[in-house]
Amino acid sequence: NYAFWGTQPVAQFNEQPGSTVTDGPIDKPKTVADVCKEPYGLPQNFEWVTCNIDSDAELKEIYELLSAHYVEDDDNMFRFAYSKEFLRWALQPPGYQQAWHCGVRVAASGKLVAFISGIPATVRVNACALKTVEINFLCVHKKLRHKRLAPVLIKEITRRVNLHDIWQAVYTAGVLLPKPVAECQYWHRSLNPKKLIAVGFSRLAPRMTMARTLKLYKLPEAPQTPGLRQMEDRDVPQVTALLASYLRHYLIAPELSEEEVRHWLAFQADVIYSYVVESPETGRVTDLLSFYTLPSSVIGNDQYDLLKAAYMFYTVPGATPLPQLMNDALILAHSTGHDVFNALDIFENEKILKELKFGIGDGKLRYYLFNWRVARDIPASKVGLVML
Ligand code: NHW
Ligand code: EN5
Repeated sequence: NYAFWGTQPVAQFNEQPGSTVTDGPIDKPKTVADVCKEPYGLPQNFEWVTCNIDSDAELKEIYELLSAHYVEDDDNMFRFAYSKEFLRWALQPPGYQQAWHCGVRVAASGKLVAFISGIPATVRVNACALKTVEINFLCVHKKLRHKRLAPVLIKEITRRVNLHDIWQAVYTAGVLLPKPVAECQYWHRSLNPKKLIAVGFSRLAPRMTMARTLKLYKLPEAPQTPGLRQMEDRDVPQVTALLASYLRHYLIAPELSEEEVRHWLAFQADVIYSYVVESPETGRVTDLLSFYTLPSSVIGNDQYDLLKAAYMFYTVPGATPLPQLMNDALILAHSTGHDVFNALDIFENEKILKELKFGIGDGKLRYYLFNWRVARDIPASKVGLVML
């Protein structure tokens, strides 16, 4: 019973997988001339705005909306707290469109009360490279929930994207909607177990003392792979090639230009940490390791108000075995002040999470396509796309 999603060009739950289904668009083909040139109607007292991320004041408004109203876990103990620098990085990749940073203000006061964003991306799904938009940061102020504002935001961003002759979108969500192309599971590796237990993120396992727990999760101070160092601008050509050849093994994955690799993988403390392994013998880049910083507010704890989480980003094992590379990621995340390391069971992660002492989380992440049908669901281990 999805009153809105039932009307949209997305795969529906009731569809019988006919033997003739092949990958392709769901809607009949349209052109820019068919797209409405006027914004969708908003309820009285609200107005559309295009947010200017370059303005510190406007970025701060988005940051404050998301900090107070964005995604929480199922028990409302933690809320994502993307930093301003992170949002700038996430929303301004090469080719970004300001019109796709779409806000809603209260007309009288000017207060920002809702937001949705899109960024351009080429995403390959099975054999087709799609010119898409990645939708993220959909948020409605808590006091305006359940008033059917989200469908209006989604239709307006669809219109603004369609005006650029783009007809497909990719998005992820924790919630179940019609209809996931892939379903993934979050896993967590304690880096600072004492704090994680204090805030209720994890618990002392049965028959475990705090001392034994600290010992269990203890990590070396420095990474162990010879030749591992921070990624630099001069690495971009080799990293682009390394990533492209790795991502070919996945059924849903981005196609990244050198400019995009430069943007997404330039080391930026507290936003994106990226490292390469440079072979001491040949001087060639053989491996890539990266993770991003996404803190969560701790809701109603008097000892701590922020949990600093690192999330696995793009990691390519070339000469180094994946478990060793990921172990260095844990070491680096710990030494840069992160409390927990989060990963999904995408890429080849499933095989190595347990040996690295990850535990299964209570959250799922679903991947969705807008206006694109796939012949069959994609298993998590064939997902090669990370969304922030
Ligand atoms: S997922 C994170 C989404 N944000 C949050 O969870 C923040 C906290 N929650 C809120 O702000 C990452 C509100 O609860 C939101 C819903 C705004 C989520 N995706 O206004 P109503 C993303 O940003 C459907 C899509 O009354 P509300 C990805 C729901 O099923 N739909 O609800 C975003 C129902 O439809 P139905 C979602 O609670 C992708 C309708 O919204 C959803 O006040 C967007 C109810 O609306 C979600 N996460 O506001 C799609 N959550 O059919 C992009 C609920 O069941 C599509 N709903 O009646 C592509 C567009 C571009 C195409 C270009 C070609
Ligand atoms: C759009 N790009 O549920 C993304 N997080 O497991 C939006 N659980 O942190 C979609 N509930 O399991 C985001 N601790 C969807 C995710 C929303 C946030 C979310 C989950 C993911 C999470 C934690 C805390 C649970 C608190 C109570 C969790 C257990 C960890 C433990 C560590 C030690 C070893 C055993 C497991």
